[in-house]
Order: sequence, then C-alpha cells, then structure tokens
Amino acid sequence: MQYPEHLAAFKNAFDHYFFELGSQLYPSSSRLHEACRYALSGPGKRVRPLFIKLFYSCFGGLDERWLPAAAAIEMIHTYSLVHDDLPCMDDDEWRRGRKTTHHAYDEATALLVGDALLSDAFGLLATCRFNRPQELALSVQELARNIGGSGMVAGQSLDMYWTKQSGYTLEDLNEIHSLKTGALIRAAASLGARLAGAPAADIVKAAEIGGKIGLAFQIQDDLIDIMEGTGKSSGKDLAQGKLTYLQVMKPDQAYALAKDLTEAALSDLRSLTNDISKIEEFLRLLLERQS
Ligand code: GRG
Repeated sequence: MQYPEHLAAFKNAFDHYFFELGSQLYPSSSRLHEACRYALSGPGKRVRPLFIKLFYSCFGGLDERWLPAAAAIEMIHTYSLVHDDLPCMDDDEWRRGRKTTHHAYDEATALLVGDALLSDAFGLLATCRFNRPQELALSVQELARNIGGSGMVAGQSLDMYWTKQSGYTLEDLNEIHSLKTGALIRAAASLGARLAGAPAADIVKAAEIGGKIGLAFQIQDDLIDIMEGTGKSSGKDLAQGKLTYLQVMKPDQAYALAKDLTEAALSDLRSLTNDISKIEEFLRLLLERQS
C-alpha cells in the first residue's frame, strides 16, 4: 500500500523509533532476543500506530508522545500475529513476505516471543506521559480489556470455534471481528485521544469510532483475499473455511458495508473535532487498498 507523503513521514518516524526500540529491549544474541527482533522487524503497514498518531493529532496532540504508545500497540499486534501463525492456530508459513517466526526459529521460541512482546508492551505503555497521571492507569485498563479474555483473545477463540462450521450469521461475524480485529483499533483510537488530553466523553466516542474503522478494515481484508494479484494467496481464507464476510454476502455488498462503516466513522468524527482531513484521507486509502 502506497502512503501519501505526510503518512509516509509518520510511518518512517515510527519505523525508526520501533527498530531502535527492538534493539534496546532485546539486545542480546540469545535465541529469544534474536527471534523477538526478527518478529518486530517484519515490514507491516503500521495501521494501528498511524491511527494513534492521527487520533492524537486530531484531538490537539502536537509532540512525539504518541510514539511509545504506538509502539506498544504494534508490539501487541505483532504478538497476536506470531501466535495466530502457530500450528495450533492458523498454521501459516509466511507472514509479511517472510517466514513466520516459528518457521524461522521453532514453535516454543515463537510462543515465548509472543509472551515477551505482550508483557514488554505494557512496560512500554507505563513510560507514556499523559496530561493527567490517572490517565495512565485508565489506558492500561482499557488496553487490557480490549485485548484480553473479553477482547481480542475472545475474538480469536470464537473465530477458531466457528472456522469450518456452518450456520453463523452476520451478527456472529460482526461480534467475532469486532473483538478479533476491531478491539485493538478501538484501543489505538482511544489511546491517541487520551494522550492528547481529550475529554472523557470524546475518548469514549473515539473508541466507538475505532470499532467501526476496525470492522471496515476487516471487511476489506476479506475482500483482498479474493482479489487477484494482491500479494495475499487468492481465496486462501475461503478455501480454509475461515470466517469471512464473503461467506454471508456478495463482494459488492461487503464493499458497501465497509464504505458505510467508514462514512459513519467519519461523520462521528466530524461531530467531535474540526480537522479530520488526514484521518479521512487514511480511511479512504484503507477502503480502496489492495494489499
Ligand atoms: C492469537 C490472541 C491472538 C489473536 C490473533 C490479529 C489476530 C488475532 C489474528 C491475525 C489474523 C488476521 C487476519 C486477523 C485479522 C486482522 C488483520 C487484518 C490482521 C493483519 O493486520 P494488518 O493487515 O497486518 O495490519 P500488517 O502485517 O500490515 O501489520
């Protein structure tokens, strides 16, 4: 996916910070540290870090305080991918154009890489500077809720339960993907707003907007699976009996749903803040992405 200049600048700033951080957190030549650096150095799109930055700026944040928060969220995202790729889950050999961590190393190491990234992400979040000290505790609580046993992990569990089973509805799909994909983007949106010092009511709304954006992102991810020449192995999700929106609706309906969710997110944002142009540009880019 090609980012316009200003988004590419944010992404470059993030990548620079993130790679330095990987070397600082995991400096040794131990197998675990090497594997952590390997997992962190995969070329991701950095969608969640960019959402933190964009929500931070949107609610008036001006400095670089978004970087550690964005890195914490990307570490959690990376942990979820490393664990999702394991043989007991999605059993994937390739991720971000490279061997998955358990193929490059071994299963036990990949499991421990995920454990390390998840734990160290919270350590990093604890270093973030908020305008009001109590906001840090609220952020930790909110992030944990979004990714834990009633958040992303619950979504993954439901996804595994329903994969290869029939009979699920659009409501089931919405619930699963709101948890599995939406919850982390929800957390990114509210964390960006909270760091910028937004009022409590706006932080709640930012989280809701993040949830809508997360679902639209997942629907587009499902559409990419059936597109030719997108870099994803075409039709892999469908062939593996994975839970996708295209099991319950046609591609044009799925695209319309993603578009509606994006427009609803933008309209909600407009009622909160004046300058949404950069988020709007990013959302439209994500809606039309092919990778
Ligand atoms: C193992 C607890 C646990 C959770 C796993 C994130 C996840 C939950 C599974 C990954 C598989 C998947 C396709 C999830 C849907 C969310 C999604 C589209 C992830 C890929 O995110 P991108 O496209 O990836 O932002 P990059 O590589 O660009 O960071």
